Amino acid sequence: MAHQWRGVINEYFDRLDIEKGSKVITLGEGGTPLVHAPALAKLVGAADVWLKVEGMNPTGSFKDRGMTMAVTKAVAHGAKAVICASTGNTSASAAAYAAAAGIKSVVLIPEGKITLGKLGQAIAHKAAILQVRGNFDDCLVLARDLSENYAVHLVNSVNPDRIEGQKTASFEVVEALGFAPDFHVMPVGNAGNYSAYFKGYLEEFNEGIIKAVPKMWGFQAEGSAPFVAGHPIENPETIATAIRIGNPASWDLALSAQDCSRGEFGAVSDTEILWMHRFLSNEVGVFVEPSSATGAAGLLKNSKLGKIPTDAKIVVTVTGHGLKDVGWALKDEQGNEVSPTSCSNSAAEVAELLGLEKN
Ligand code: AN7
Repeated sequence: MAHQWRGVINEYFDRLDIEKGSKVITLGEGGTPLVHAPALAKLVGAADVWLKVEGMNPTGSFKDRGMTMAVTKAVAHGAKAVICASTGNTSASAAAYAAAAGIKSVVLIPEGKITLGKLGQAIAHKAAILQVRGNFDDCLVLARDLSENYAVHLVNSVNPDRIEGQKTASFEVVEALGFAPDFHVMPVGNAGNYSAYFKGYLEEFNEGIIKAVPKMWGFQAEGSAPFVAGHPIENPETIATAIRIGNPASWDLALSAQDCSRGEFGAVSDTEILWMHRFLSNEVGVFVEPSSATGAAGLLKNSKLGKIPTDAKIVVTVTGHGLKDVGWALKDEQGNEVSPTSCSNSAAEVAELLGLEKN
C-alpha cells in the first residue's frame, strides 16, 4: 500500500508527550493542506498569505489533533467515558474519537447555541448530549466539576494533552514552508489553539529549526472578546457561535504566548466576520464556518491600520469546515435566503436563464 498519513501521534511520536506502547486512537487527523491564498495576500497588502485549512480534519475542525491525544491517554488510563463542554466542534470531535475507542462520550452544550451540523455529528457518534440552560462558560464549570467527582475523563483544552496534540499544526506549517511565517493569525475562544501553536513554534525554535517564532495574532468577536477587554465577559454574544466564550480556559498560557511572541489580541465585528467568510469562499475557494473567518477578518482590520509590512509572510489558520454551518452561506449580502431558480430540461431555456451566448 502506498504511504498514507498516519495521524499526528504516529507522525510526530518522538515530539509528543506520550508513552511508548500506548494504543493509539486515531482517525488520521492532521496533514492538512496549507493553501496559498494570493487573493487574500493582495487584499491585505502582504507578500504571501497561506491558509492552514483545518476543516480538512476527520471531523471538520482542528479539534481532532488534540482529541487523538486526549482520548488515547484517557484510554491508557483506563477511562470508560470522556466528557466535554462545547460550542460544537469539541463535542463532534470527542464523540467521534470516543466512538473509535469504544468508550462513552458525554457532551454539555449551551442550549440552542450550537450549529445543526455539529449537533448532528455528536448524535451520529452516539454521544450522551445535554443542553445546559446557560452559556459555554457554564458548561465548562459543570464539566470540570463532574470530571473531578465522577468517573468521567475531561477532554476540554484545560487538559494539557489537547494542547500537546494541537501543537503539531505548527510543525506542519514549518515543514510545508521550510521557514516560520512572520505572523500567525487565528480565531480565539478559549485560546487553547493559540497557546498550542505557540508551544509548537517555540519547540521548533528551541531545536534550532526556525530562526524566530512568528508574532501570534489572535482575534475574537467584538461581543465576546475577553482578551481585548482584559477580563472575562459575563454574557458573550456573537453570531460566531464556536467562539462565543467569555471566560477562556487558557488565559495565562495565551497571555504568555502573546507576550513571548510580541503578538496581540484584537476584536472584529460580526459584520466583518461574515464579510470575510464570504470573501474566503467567493475569492479564495475555501469554505469555512463563520467563526473560522475571524482570524482573516482580523488580518484585514490590521491591514487597514497599517500594521502589515509589504514583505510579510503570513499564515492564517481557518479552524473549521464551512459545512458545519451552511446557514450563513445560504444568505446573500442583504441577508435574504438564496434559492436557485427553477427551470425545465430545455437547453434553450437554460441557456437563456444563464445568459449564455451561442457559439
Ligand atoms: C471553529 O468546540 O471551544 O481558542 O467547544 O470551534 O482553542 O477555543 C471551539 C472553539 C476557533 C476557538 N474556531 O479555539 C468548542 C470550542 C472554531 C472553534 C475556536 C473554536 P480555542
